[in-house]
Amino acid sequence: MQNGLYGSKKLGAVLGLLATAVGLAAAELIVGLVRGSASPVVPIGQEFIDRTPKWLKDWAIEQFGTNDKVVLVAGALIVVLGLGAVIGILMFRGERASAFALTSAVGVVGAWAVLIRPDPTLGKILPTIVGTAVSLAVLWWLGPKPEVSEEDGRKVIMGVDRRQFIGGAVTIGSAAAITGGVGRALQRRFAVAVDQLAVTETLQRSGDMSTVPNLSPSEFELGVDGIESFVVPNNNFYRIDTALVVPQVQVDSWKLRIDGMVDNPIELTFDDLLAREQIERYITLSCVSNPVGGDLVGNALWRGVRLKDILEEAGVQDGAEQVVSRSIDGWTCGSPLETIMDGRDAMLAIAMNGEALPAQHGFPVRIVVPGLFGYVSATKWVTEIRLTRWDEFDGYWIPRGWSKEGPVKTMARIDTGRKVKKSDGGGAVAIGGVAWALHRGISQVQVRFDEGEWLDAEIAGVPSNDTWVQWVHRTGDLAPGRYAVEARALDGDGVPQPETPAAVAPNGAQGYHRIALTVEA
Ligand SMILES: Nc1nc2c(c(=O)[nH]1)N[C@H]1C(S)=C(S)[C@@H](COP(=O)(O)O)O[C@H]1N2
Ligand SMILES: [Mo]
Repeated sequence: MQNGLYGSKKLGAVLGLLATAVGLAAAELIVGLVRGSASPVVPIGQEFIDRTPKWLKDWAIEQFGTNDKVVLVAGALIVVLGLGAVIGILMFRGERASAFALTSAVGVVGAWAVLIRPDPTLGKILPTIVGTAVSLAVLWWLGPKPEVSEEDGRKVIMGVDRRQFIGGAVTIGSAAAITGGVGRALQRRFAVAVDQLAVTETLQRSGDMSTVPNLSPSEFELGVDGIESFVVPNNNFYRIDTALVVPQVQVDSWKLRIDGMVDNPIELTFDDLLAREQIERYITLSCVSNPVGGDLVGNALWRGVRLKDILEEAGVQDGAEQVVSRSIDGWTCGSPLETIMDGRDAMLAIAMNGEALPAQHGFPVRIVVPGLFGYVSATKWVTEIRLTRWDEFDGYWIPRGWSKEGPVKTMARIDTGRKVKKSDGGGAVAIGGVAWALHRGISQVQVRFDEGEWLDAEIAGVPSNDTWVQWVHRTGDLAPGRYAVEARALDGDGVPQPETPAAVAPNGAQGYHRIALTVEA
C-alpha cells in the first residue's frame, strides 16, 4: 500500500457514487437523443416494487401516500446508487475484477428490466448499455490502478493521488449534472410530440377541422409549374425566431395570462381554448426581413380562437393602444389594438394546415394577425398578453431598429423559371408567382418587359383578402434574347406597390421584383 488513500472506504464510496451518477446521466442523454429508447430507472423500480413483500409495500404507501411514481424512482435510485457505493469500495480494496463484474451485472439487470416491459425492442436498452459502459470507464479512469511494483515485479495496487482524484471527481460530477440536465431537457421533445398527436386527434375528432388541405388543382391554384403552392406545407414553412433551442411546451403546463389595461384579467388553459368557438382561416404570414423576391413568407390554414372575443371578455380599458404578447422564452412584440378588434381574424392559433402547431411554429399556441409582419404580431409559444399604451412598452425588435408598427407591404414575387428554350415550345412563356397586399387584397398583378408597358396578369381565386394570390402572365411568342422582367401588384384599392426600392429595415423591403429571362433559340 503506497499511501493512505488506498483502502479508503470514503473515497471508494465517492468513486462508486460518481461512476453511477454519470452512468445514469449518460442514459438520460441517450433517452433524450434516441426516440423510443427507455431509461432503466423506472423499470428497475417497477421490478423492485413488484418483488417487495406486501407488508413493506403497505408501509410505504402509508408513509408516502399515492405519490408512487416518485417513490418508485427514488427507490430505484437508492438501490442503484447503494450498489454503486459498494462497487467503488471494492475498487479501493483492489478488487477491480469484482467491481467491474458487479457494474456489468447491474447493467444486465437494468436491460432485463427494460426488456420484460411490454413492447420490448433492442433500441430501448441502448441507454442502459451506454450508461453501464460510461460507469465502467469512470471506474477505470478515476479508480486506483494496478501497477507493477519496482521492487519485486509483483502486481500491486498503487494508491491514487488525492489532488488528482478530487480534480477528476469534480469533472465527473459536473459532467454528470450537465449530461443529465441536457438529457432531461431533450426528453421533453418526445413528450411534446405525444401532445401534438393528441391535439391533432382531438381537433380532427371534433369534426369540423379540415384534414391537410389538398388544394391542387383548385380555384386557388393556377396549376403553373414553378409557382409556390397556395398553401405551404408545415415542413416547408419558413421559420424565424430568436430561440436557440425550439421551446418544448407541454399542453398541461401551458397557460395564457391576459392582463394589463383590462377590467378582468383572465387566465386560460389549453382546454379552455378547446372549449371555445374556433375559426379556421387561410392567412399569409410574412417576415419583415423578407427581401424583395424572398421566401420568408408563407400561407397556411390556421385554426384557433378569435382574440377579439377573449379581449372583449377581459374588458379592454379606455386608453389601451398596444397588445403586447410574450412567449415562454421571453420574446415580446406589440400589435396595434385596433388590428385585433377591427373585425379581422386575429387569433390564438392552435392548428396549422390541419394539424397541431409544429413545435417550431409555436406549439401549443401562437398568435396570428392578418396584415401584420410577424415581428409585431405572430408570437409563438405565447404565454402572456398585456394591454398597454404605445409609450409604455417596446417589443423585442423595436430598440433594435425596427418600426413600432409593421403592416405588410404590397408585393409581387416572380417564381417561374429564368431560362426557356424555344425548341421546347418555349416561345410563349408563362411568367408567374404570388402576390400579396395582406388584409387589403390584390386587385391586379402586372408584368413588364425591359421597362415597357405594364401588362395585366391572370390572377387565381382567393378565400379572403388575408392571403397571397397566385398570378400568371402568358406571353406571346418571344424572340430569342435576354429580357428584364418585372412584376408589380396593385392592392384592393388599386394602389400599386411602391416603385422606389427600400431595404428591409426599418419596416419592410419594397421595390419591384426583377428577374432576367433568357429565351434560347
Ligand atoms: N416566440 C417568438 N415568436 C416569434 C418570433 C420569435 O423570435 N419568438 N419571431 C417572429 C417573427 S420575426 C416572425 S416573421 C414569425 C415567423 O413565424 P414562423 O417561424 O412560424 O414562420 O414569428 C414571430 N414570432
Ligand atoms: Mo420576422
